Amino acid sequence: MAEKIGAAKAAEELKKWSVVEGRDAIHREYHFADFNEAFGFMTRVALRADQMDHHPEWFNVYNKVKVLLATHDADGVTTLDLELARFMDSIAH
Ligand code: H2B
Repeated sequence: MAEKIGAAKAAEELKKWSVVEGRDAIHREYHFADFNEAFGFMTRVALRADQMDHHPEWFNVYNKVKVLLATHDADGVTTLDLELARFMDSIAH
């Protein structure tokens, strides 16, 4: 099982992510030029997430993608969430 670090510590390290109220989870909203870019981002993340066997909770409307990360098996934020968040941040532009 990945190491549990908690939302507060994760959000300290990930400047653009915030702690979710009432749940040990972090969230961020990405804005893209259009749906094509947003869905391209989601596609790349989906492939990486599936390789990691670690999946985001997310919601898309046109050019916006809202992401919530938590490790369900650990009931909180772990190093897997940090890793996936860093990947998302690295490919979003
Ligand atoms: N994703 C996330 N975010 N948390 C998990 O605990 C998790 C997951 N567990 N993806 C995986 C799948 C587990 O359900 C499967 C059976 O490995």
